[in-house]
Amino acid sequence: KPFRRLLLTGAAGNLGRQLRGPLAAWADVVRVSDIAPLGEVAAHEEASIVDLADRAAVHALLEGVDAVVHLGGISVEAPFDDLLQSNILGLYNVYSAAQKQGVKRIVYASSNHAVGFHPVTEVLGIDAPLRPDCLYGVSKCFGEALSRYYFDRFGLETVCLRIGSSFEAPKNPRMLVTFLSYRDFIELVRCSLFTNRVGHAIVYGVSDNRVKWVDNTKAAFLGFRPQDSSIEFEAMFPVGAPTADLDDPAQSFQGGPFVLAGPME
Ligand code: NAI
Ligand code: 15L
Repeated sequence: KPFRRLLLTGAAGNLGRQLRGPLAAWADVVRVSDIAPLGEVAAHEEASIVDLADRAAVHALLEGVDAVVHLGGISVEAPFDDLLQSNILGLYNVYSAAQKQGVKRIVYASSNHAVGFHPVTEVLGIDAPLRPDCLYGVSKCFGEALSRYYFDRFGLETVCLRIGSSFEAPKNPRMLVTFLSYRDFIELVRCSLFTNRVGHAIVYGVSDNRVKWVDNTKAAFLGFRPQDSSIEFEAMFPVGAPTADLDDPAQSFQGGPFVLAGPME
């Protein structure tokens, strides 16, 4: 198999649960980690319950790892102190430990909310300026900057996945645009792990939806070709969605309702 040992953080979460199966084909050993219970552990898996904010535990977690798929962290808007622990301190711990352990590459789950305050009338390239739409989005910008630094300073490669909305199906009209099917998510991670010499890369994680607010042309070297589309779900929502009322910030900015969410105490 291509990898000896892969680490998956956030393995108990929505996307982590989708990846555990496919990762089995890519590595002899998959170390799965979360702060939450990990369920049944397969023969090729090593399970480790770790709080990302615990530096010593994260350093131990990274031992003997070739590459990391880092999905762990708070995945929605939250009080700053919580984001500080899981998404900022937690991310620093992962990168400092990865560098020390000689890890070659991290696939980092960033988010569309790193750029969610761009209007829906724009199509964003991967080089669009950061415009986080909430403190959660700010924490993802921190991850993009930290990973940039670790590549420039130490050569530790990262692919930042600006994931749109990856669920079984779109949950609202906006997600017709931001939808990333689980199958396309898995393919995006595969491309991010297996493409040679990615350096520090940014790519949007969206399926081949009819309407798009993002453009991956400059990330073409990753070879990501989405197979799915939200078209099959369009009938679930009214005609004219998702941007029917451009006076409503939740419809006029790419981040949707997240733009109105924070800060929270
Ligand atoms: P999720 O919330 O279901 O999973 C995140 C996991 O991280 C959870 O199992 C949680 O227990 C774990 N976690 C949180 N704080 C932790 C800590 N301090 N220490 C250890 N583990 C901790 O989220 P989901 O949907 O699986 O997303 C995975 C990643 O992708 C997240 O980083 C999220 O921000 C990002 N993302 C997901 C999107 C989506 O549509 N599903 C969209 C954009 C980004
Ligand atoms: C995210 O970053 C969240 O993790 C996810 O729960 C979705 O809400 C998604 O963005 C979205 O924008 O729909």
